[in-house]
Amino acid sequence: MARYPFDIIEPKWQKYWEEHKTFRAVEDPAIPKEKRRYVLDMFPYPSAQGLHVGHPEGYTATDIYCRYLRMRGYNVLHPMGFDAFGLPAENYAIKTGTHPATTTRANINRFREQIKALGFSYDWDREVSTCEPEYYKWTQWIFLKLFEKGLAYEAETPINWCPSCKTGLANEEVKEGCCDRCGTRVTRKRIRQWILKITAYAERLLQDLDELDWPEPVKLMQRNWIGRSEGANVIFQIEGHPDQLEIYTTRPDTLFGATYMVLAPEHPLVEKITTPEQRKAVQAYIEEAAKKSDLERTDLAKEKTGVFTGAYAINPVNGKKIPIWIADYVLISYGTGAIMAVPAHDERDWDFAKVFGLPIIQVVSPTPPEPGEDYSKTPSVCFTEEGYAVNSGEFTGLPTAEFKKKIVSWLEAKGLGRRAVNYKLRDWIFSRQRYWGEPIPIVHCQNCGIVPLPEDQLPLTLPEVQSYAPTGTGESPLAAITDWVNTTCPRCGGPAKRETNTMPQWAGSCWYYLRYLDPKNDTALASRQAIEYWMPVDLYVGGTEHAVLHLLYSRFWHKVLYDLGIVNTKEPFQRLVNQGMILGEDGQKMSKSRGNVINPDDIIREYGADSMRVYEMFMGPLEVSKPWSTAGLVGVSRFLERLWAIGEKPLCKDLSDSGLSEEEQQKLLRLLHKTIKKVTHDTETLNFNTAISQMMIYSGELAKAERIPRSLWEPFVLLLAPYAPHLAEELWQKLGHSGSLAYEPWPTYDEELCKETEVTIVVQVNGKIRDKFNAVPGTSKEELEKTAQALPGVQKWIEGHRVIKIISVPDKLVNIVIQ
Ligand code: ANZ
Ligand code: ZN
Repeated sequence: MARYPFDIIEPKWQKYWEEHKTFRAVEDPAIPKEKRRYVLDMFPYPSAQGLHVGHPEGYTATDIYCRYLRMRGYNVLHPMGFDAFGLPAENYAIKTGTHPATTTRANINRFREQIKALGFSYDWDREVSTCEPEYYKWTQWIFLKLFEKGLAYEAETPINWCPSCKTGLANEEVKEGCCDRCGTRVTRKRIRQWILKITAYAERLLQDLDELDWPEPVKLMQRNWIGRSEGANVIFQIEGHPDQLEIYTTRPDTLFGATYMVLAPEHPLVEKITTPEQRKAVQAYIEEAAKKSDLERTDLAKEKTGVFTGAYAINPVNGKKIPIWIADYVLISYGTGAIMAVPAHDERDWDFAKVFGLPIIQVVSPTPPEPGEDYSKTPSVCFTEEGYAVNSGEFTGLPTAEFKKKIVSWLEAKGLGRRAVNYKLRDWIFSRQRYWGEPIPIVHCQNCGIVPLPEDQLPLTLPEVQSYAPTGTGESPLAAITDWVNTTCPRCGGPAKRETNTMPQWAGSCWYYLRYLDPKNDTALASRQAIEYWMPVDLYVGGTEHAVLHLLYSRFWHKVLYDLGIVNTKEPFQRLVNQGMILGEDGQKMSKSRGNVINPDDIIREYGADSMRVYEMFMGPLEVSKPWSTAGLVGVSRFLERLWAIGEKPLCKDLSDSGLSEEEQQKLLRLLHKTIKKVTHDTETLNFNTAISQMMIYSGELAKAERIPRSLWEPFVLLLAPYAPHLAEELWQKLGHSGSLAYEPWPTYDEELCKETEVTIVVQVNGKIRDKFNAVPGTSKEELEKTAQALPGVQKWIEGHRVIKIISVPDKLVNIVIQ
């Protein structure tokens, strides 16, 4: 058997595609919108480790789909690029003094080579890299638009701060209270920040999820992250004080059960209402609380702490005097930063009341209150569900939902409250005290204050620095370059200083899918025409780790661009598919320390890119996690070798010349049509593993022929093309065709020939399988039942018994029920 020369044909076809620009996407206006598809991969961060076997999983999936679509006559946009700003390059620079741009470009070149070696059908003319000035000019431009619309603002807020890395961190960069990078405990630090008002879009980000064809778990994660909550703000008077205390509650129906109040330690009223006796204790507590992150503070399992302020509030529903405490489990950033505590029906309040011996009054009962029943005892458990009001004056007996409505109207009528909606979503802390990111295009002027750079001064490029290390003062290394920092105010011409914070690594990926549409445009981020031609992204494939970060941030930016009239769709990504994780052979996550990392370069060298592609798709359904198996890979490579061997056999014109018997010929023809049908369906629905199985079955049968009939081989080569494109191109050429098969029409099938000629009928007696037989599809129930009862394997079970009834499912099953 001739060797399957993947090492020769793979570079050959990659070169061919590149030279002929086979996969260049052109905005041909003659192609109607329904015949255009934009298929996107999550672009990689070009790490020093090079490509991981997880990358080609999603990339192969989209590539198969794109190649299939082209053969179905679609105009397909399939681009690739690099998410190139980020911490590792900067850390490396700190260690070695090598400019991050140098390392990043080297890594990009390696990634590009590795990706090209897998034969993906990207339009490389559209490649983008987020760290290039021609690209980040437009990231900065979008920032200016956000600023103009009041969606980017400067504020001093406490943020997560790593004392060791000397930088602020985003919430997502903190894991269990420690810096994700170095493991040091994160502290809180108040520093000047740039913040994006993503909260202004909370409702739309939530509502528009409904229209998206995304995995339900991702939508749910976004819904929870946005965290819409409906309830009421209620006003409490403070005893002997002119100020009022406003709280937010989702359970206004529990007002009669409020036995104390809690203010966040940072609440502005704390200072005013604390009595002289309590001042010292309160002050000490505030200082302690300031060191903790919100996550630590709201951890349910945490021991509750707090201090009494010495002041009292008056419960508006019953005039009762209740103490006002401060405690860190109440956050200043949520609702009004103050709560009424109902320990009988809220876990945290319950724990707190137990620690400090505060009263617990039941006001909700799981069942409607019975006359004569006593609800005055302190409850033994915290009941947080809805139910019926007890101990609630005139409202007693009302179901929770109805009580909520009534009490809100009652409060509104008295001017003591109103309906309120809150979101968990916080504004996005958008500045980093780091070097390797997009400079924020803002100038601080002594006269004019904050002044945005005029658009014609973009891009504002990163200057060269001596040291990449963070300063530790809360300023980025840029602050040390006085030449760059000192500038003139674009508004008044007076002396001014540049903003020295940079953007976070998520900025560039917020809009890269738009730049692919028109990557060389230097007058707009993309032309309106290109945007209208391709958007929205029809299919977006990538890992699950981006569920609430990139995928939420980019939806936010997209909506802002929509409001500005720059994009024409409300949402960027219509359909999302998450690929599963590829685990090591041992079923564990691949990691250097476990020594179970598979290197794609080795696989390509030993088995070829097509084997790698087909194997990764054959491992299992795209969405599930699955372990690597070298045996599985070898099996797939044998399959491709067998295909090569079929291609080496002599061809014949007609099926009748194949050397197969009449019966085998008929069987093979039917199998071809069934294979076309199944591969078409499975490719369309991204069920690549089952499409591959079917191709294996068919090729196994075809291999039995001495001479290969062209009409049974050519369509198969076309089916194979999206999966193993190099091999398919070569086989196509061997069949005498010139040029690429990339745009050959996809094979069609004859529905008649796909019909089964025989079906297997399972026969059960009292539900247990006892025998089976073959029948022509569509055989009548009567006929099936007659045949079934006559089978010897069935006879011995029913003999001497009375048949009570027979249940049969045409083409499938006969179940005989006996006494
Ligand atoms: C009284 C009450 C009684 C509450 C009860 C719950 C159950 P979500 O659903 O997350 O919006 N809360 C309000 N503001 C808070 C803050 N700044 N920090 C910490 N907790 C705060 O939760 C809203 C509930 O969380 C509110 O309803 C309030 O406690 C608390 F049986 O008020 B509730
Ligand atoms: Zn000025």
